Order: sequence, then structure tokens, then C-alpha cells
Amino acid sequence: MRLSAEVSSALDAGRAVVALESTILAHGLPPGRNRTVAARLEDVVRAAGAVPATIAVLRGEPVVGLTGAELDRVCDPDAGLVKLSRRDLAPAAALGRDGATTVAATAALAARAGIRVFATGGLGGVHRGAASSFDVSADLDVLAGTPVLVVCSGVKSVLDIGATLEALETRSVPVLGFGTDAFPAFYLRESPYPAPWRVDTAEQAAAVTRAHLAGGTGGLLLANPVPVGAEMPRELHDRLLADGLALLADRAVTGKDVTPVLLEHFHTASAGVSLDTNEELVVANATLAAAVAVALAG
Ligand code: PSU
Ligand code: MN
Repeated sequence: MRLSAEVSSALDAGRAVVALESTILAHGLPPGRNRTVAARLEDVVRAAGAVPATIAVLRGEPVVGLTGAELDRVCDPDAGLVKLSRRDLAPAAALGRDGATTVAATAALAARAGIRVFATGGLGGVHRGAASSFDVSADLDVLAGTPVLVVCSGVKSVLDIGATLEALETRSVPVLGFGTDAFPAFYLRESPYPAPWRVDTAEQAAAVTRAHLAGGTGGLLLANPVPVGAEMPRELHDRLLADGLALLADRAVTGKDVTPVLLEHFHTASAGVSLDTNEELVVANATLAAAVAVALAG
């Protein structure tokens, strides 16, 4: 594993560092837009007083703290990065491949590097129909066993949100709503499900994180609703979701392609509305994650 000099010296000095994932860049956002989002995420983390560490695997080597040129590569569709969950890290390393890391893989590498706070868009979870497909994201099991705070906007409404919350309870993962009593639904500020705990400040989130990580069992989730002005109109959202689920069935999409295909459907069928929502929520999460990391370091 290679840490950038900036990330490594920040960690040595006990300064705030925020991990960022690369699957959202390589497989969650369209080319071009992904690079501007990557830069914006790093900018807001820095503006809040923390050091960004975007994580990916390049030529088999896990890199924590990508350079600008490495971000260009991750965001280049012609570079052909594969989507790497945690189970894919050893094959990618041994075979010298380039890959973008999901929440599961990023959390594992971040924790190995000593980073305690990680920002993303949405956590993977239990898919609709999981009772027969068994499609449950590795993000859940990995979070349960990895000492890191994941800051996200809940889980995508394309998932079975209730079942995902049940799975998080089973795995003893604390779930905190940030300034909300409702668990957020990614494109929408509220799902029909309550957030098990509520915090209203970065300091409170840091205190809970410190307490949970001291227990040594694993990670936790801070669910931050998409900013008010950036939420998708609910009717548009519900229509795209219904069409997207039908499209998955028509094309028999399964496995790791489900999330990227659904995200792309939302982005194209909404003519970019969902893209703006996605960008604003992940930027807000990176900003909040930096504030929590600063509070934790202080
Ligand atoms: N959040 C986003 N865009 C994404 C993802 C999350 O805003 O592309 C990615 C994350 O990397 C997450 C993955 O780990 O989707 C979940 O994929 P799967 O359902 O195949 O585990
Ligand atoms: Mn899956």
C-alpha cells in the first residue's frame, strides 16, 4: 500500500484526514463530470481543514491519496478500471490491475492506513428481491468489522431500505442521522424509516465515533440528508426508480453491475437532474466528514 507524502505526514502528526472512494468516480458518475467532482471533493475537505485521501488500486498497488494525474486516470473511461470490492483487492494486487474501490474496499484500505473518517455518496445495502437473489452489498459486512466512520446520504432508494437498516442492526453498526430523525434515502432527504440515533453537530458525531471505535468492534454510519435545494422532485424520483427496476429485469442485470446500471439510468433519464443531486450530496458529505475528522483530531 502506498500513502501519499501529504497523507502520511498528516496521519503521523495526528491531523484530520478524510478518505474518499473511487467507484463513485469511475462507475457512478459520467466521464468529465467525475473529474470535476473528484476535484471539488478534495477542495471542500481541504477548505474544512482536513487532508483528502482518495483511494484506488493502480497497477496492483493500493494508493491512499491519489495525485492529480492518478485522479485523471481513475476518471478516464478508456483506462478501463474494474470495480473492486474488498474481496477483489488480492486478485487485483497479484495480477497488477487498475481498479476503483467501493465503500467496502475503500473502508478496508482506509482503516489499514489509520484513517478513521470516510465520505461517500450512498452505502451499498440489501437489494430489493434479496430474499431470492442474495444480493446484499459487501459494504455492510465490511463496515461491521472495520473501525471507520462512513459519512453518506443513507442508502439509495433503489435498495430495500428497511431491510438494509435491519441488516445494519444485526451487524451492530450504529446509525446516526445528522440533524434528522428520518433515515435519508440518497436522492431524497427522508425515507419512511427513522434513524436510530440523531446528532446535530460534528462534535457530537466525533464523540460517538470516538466512543464506538474505542470499543473496537467495527465501524459506524453517519447519515446526512442531501442539502434542501438539491433534493430530487419526488415524482421524478419515483418514476425513474420504477423504470430503472423494470430495465434491470428486462436486461437481466445482476451482481456488481446493478448499482452502476441503475445510477446511469437515473442520470440519463432525468437529463442530469439526479447527477446534480448526486454531486451536491457527496460534496456535503465530504464537507461534514472533514468537520468530524477535525473534531476527532482536536
Ligand atoms: N454512492 C454513490 N455512487 C456510487 C456508489 C455509492 O453515490 O457509485 C458505489 C459505492 O462504491 C458502493 C457501491 O460501495 O456503489 C455499492 O455497490 P454494490 O451494490 O455492488 O455493493
Ligand atoms: Mn451486489
